[in-house]
Amino acid sequence: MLKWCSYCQQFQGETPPFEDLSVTYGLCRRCESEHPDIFISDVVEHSEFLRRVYHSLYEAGRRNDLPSAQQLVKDAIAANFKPVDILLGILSPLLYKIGEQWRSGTITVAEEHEFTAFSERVIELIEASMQQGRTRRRAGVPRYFLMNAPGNTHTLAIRILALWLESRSICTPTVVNHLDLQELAQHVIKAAPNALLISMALPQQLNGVAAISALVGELPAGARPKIIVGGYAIKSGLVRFVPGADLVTDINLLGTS
Ligand code: B12
Ligand SMILES: [Zn+2]
Repeated sequence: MLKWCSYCQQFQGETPPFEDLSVTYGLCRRCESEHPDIFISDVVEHSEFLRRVYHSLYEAGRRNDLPSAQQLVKDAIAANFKPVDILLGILSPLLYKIGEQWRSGTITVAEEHEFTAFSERVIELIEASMQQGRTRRRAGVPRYFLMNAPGNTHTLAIRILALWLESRSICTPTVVNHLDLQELAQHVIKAAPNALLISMALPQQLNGVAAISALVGELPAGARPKIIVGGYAIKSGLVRFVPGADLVTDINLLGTS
């Protein structure tokens, strides 16, 4: 689940069960100590605002109404939301909801595609607002390669993940896309990244990811990045083991080791 502080509008991150992307509202530790009574009117008002952003962005997406999305992003940032939190804490659960609606047949494939295209535009809006406040890249931050599992056409996740890594000053990952494994090996040897992050949406993509992990395992010791695999297949528990790789269900664990 995705936890938000409904008072200061700071996204608190994910809590188990990770495969459930619904939103839960509460107070963060700081706000809790400052506002012991969660029913006082301004606490309630803040929480309603957060819910309104969530529902309005959903409605805007269904109408493919980009100007409304633009206004919502502006209002949310003015109300103290971190731009990248809008992607993780609002857009991702909306995509999850759309996926469930598609699976249960409540919306058509065309409607799902339309919402996906709308989501791309929202990511662009957030990217632009992050660029305005961008600070210089810190020296010495770890270098990550970020790629989709072979055959994975879910591209929104790695875009959102790249922005999140950047917003946390963990690193600006290099997004790579090598269809040829030998080329990937050459690139890894040359650039010597600390970690290779792979996004896997479907369990059917496991063989491709295992092949990359095996390839990296054969590289000379000094040129062997850590392999970290995440994505829907991992988060949902459909894949629980990839030889030679660490599986990460919670992105907050990135950058802590
Ligand atoms: C949009 C979408 C699509 C779009 C993608 C467009 C695009 N440009 O990205 C399209 C239409 C192309 C698509 C296609 C398919 N999709 Co689709 N799709 C989705 C949907 C609705 C949203 C995905 C998304 O972007 N989520 C938002 C991101 C931010 O969430 P995320 O991917 O989980 O990523 C987060 C974390 O997992 C993590 N993370 C991601 N990668 C990594 C990597 C590392 C290293 C780490 C640490 C973390 C990490 O960080 C992210 C932020 O928290 C999901 C629904 C869902 N529940 O996710 C279905 C979903 C993933 N798709 C599904 C399916 C079945 C398919 C298709 C097979 C459909 C078909 N019959 O053609 C194809 C397969 C395509 C392929 N070969 O990969 C199923 C998978 C079910 C299953 N059991 O495997 C889902 C769950 C829908 C559902 N409810 O059934 N899809
Ligand atoms: Zn708070």
